[in-house]
Amino acid sequence: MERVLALDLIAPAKDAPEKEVKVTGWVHRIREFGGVTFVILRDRSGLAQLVCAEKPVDSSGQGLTLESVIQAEGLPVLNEKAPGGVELAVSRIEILSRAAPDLPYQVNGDIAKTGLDTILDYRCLSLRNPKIRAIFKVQAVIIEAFAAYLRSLDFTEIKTSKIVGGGTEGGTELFEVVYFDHKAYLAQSPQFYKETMVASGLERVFEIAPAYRAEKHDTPRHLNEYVSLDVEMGFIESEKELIELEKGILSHIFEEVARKSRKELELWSAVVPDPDAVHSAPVMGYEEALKLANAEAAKASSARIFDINPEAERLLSAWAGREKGIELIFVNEFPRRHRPFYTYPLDAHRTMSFDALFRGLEISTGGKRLHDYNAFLEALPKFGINPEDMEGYCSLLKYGCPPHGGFAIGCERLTQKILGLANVKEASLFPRDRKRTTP
Ligand code: AMO
Repeated sequence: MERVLALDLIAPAKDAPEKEVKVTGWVHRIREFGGVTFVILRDRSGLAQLVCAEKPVDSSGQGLTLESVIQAEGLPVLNEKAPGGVELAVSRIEILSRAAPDLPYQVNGDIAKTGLDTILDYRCLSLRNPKIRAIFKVQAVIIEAFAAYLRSLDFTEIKTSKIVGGGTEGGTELFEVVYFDHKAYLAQSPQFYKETMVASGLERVFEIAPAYRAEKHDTPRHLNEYVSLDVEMGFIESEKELIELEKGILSHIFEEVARKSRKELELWSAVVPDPDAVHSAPVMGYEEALKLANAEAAKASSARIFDINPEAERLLSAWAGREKGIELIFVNEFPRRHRPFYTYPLDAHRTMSFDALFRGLEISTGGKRLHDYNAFLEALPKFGINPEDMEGYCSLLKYGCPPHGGFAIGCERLTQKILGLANVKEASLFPRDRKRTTP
């Protein structure tokens, strides 16, 4: 007998009301009423009501429990009071896997009343909650749209090693790995490899992969392992081309999420920005952005801001929302001291680099890179780096490397901000923080 998804049950109820169908899934709710058992079944599509004239039991006579996996056959019948306007009049029900009755997490409960630790500790159960699962349905659409947009522009997807000999984003945030008889590290970013692939002749590459940061702080915006959506391309003049590319990517992501994830957005009462409005997001130099953030802070009688810190990110996004109709702003021309050694200078103090701030949070960083071998050798000592420790980078630039640049978007942060999640950990299936290495 053909399996029908919960959400599709309405079709046979209308088109072939005399034909039995089969549904499978988990027991979301059980209600006994007037000798009849009403079971709400949950599958990957949604919920469906099953009406059982007899109490369902397994082969050893044990009754149905919440979260058991069942298979039921019966006639789909229209009933406007049932979810989706249809229910299944069950003729046969089988318990495929009976769940123990002592559930440590109430799947059908209100997630607002459950602590984040409980949600993360019982991930297999908490992900069964449709609202929590929706986060990862949306994330899948984000990743798909990111890749599809770049493929349409002739970017090649790459996968690079996460076990590396050293850091690229500043020395202190590396996880050490015991690697045979010497030390290795978990990659903070694919920075060196994506640049290598541009120089290798691919010219345009992207990567979707985990990145590792041994940051000790526990904040709603930091993970120790996150998914980095990385882009790198050759033959650019400045970071401005990269900002245009990122606007195109974000616009496509918003369009696809709005189109494919309507149900999921509704569960979170989330609204994605208008894809067209992305193109009017302002681009503002660091100094001007800092002044603006301070002017906004003064209006709110808040303390002076010395840097584009989380408070400035909030104020600048809110300003862009009011003035430009989208809470997205690109801040470019960051001072040299704020950027890694590989960043291309604009002048003695500023660099061709940028951050994207979306709904109060930095969601990406990027910029043009040094591609001239001699300029690179000159820059390294200013960052306290010995060129001998950067042999790979040096040889990358020594034998013909085009002007190039790129950026990386934090996948969980973008998901967090699209759905309005309080903590970035909610947007990671199995988040890693200082205390958490399981599940
Ligand atoms: P950066 O270090 O700014 O730049 O990281 C890029 C983006 O990745 C996300 N991100 C994080 N998300 C969650 N938890 C973290 N601990 C975390 N750290 C970073 C953020 C951030 O904007 N190589 C450069 C990118 C480039 O220039 O191409 C880099 O890694 O969204």
